[in-house]
Amino acid sequence: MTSLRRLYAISDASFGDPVRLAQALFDGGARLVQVRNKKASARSLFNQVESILKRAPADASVIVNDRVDVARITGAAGVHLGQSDIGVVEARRILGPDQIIGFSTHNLEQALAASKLPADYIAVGPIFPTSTKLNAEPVVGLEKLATICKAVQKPVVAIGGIRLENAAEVLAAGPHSIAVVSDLLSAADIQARVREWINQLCCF
Ligand code: TZP
Ligand code: MG
Repeated sequence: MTSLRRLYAISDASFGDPVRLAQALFDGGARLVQVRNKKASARSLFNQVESILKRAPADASVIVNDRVDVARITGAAGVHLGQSDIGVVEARRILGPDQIIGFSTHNLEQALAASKLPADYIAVGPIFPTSTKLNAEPVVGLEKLATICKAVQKPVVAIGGIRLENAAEVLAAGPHSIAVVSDLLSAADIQARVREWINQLCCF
């Protein structure tokens, strides 16, 4: 896997049409974009991912949330799995060595377990309270994030309640990347907000 981008933007259907949102994220310069549509049927997610892949710049990586089958048949860059999705070992069998597998964790124990799995990166969150994820797990906080970043060898993606204004303190805890939903997608000008993020992250 080529190294992960620092900004991991998520095109979440609860904020609008994920195809239009992904386009705005790409136009602002995001090059690592996850498609997250919890309510979509497999067919409609497939169609959305196909449309997003057609619009994606050549150097962009598109990751499909939850659905290994959709990631495989669309040829997306990879899949992002949660604790109750199909297992990472099984997903690796489906995707082979080249597609990216990301895995969500919510505490040190899960992150240590994830570090032994064939996942390419480990997401840790929610770092701060978030209203984007329904029934989110307890907040991890910066201290535990730092402990996890030191304890695991794989790249860590911090997620949950991260805004441009607190990004510096999150990065200081040691994650490789930051995943963002609402701070990007609620912006009046999504492209401009992506540019602000990229400018901020390149300073670290
Ligand atoms: N997983 C943990 S927190 C979260 C997900 C998908 C939501 C992140 O959204 P936001 O708006 O950046 O807090
Ligand atoms: Mg999931």
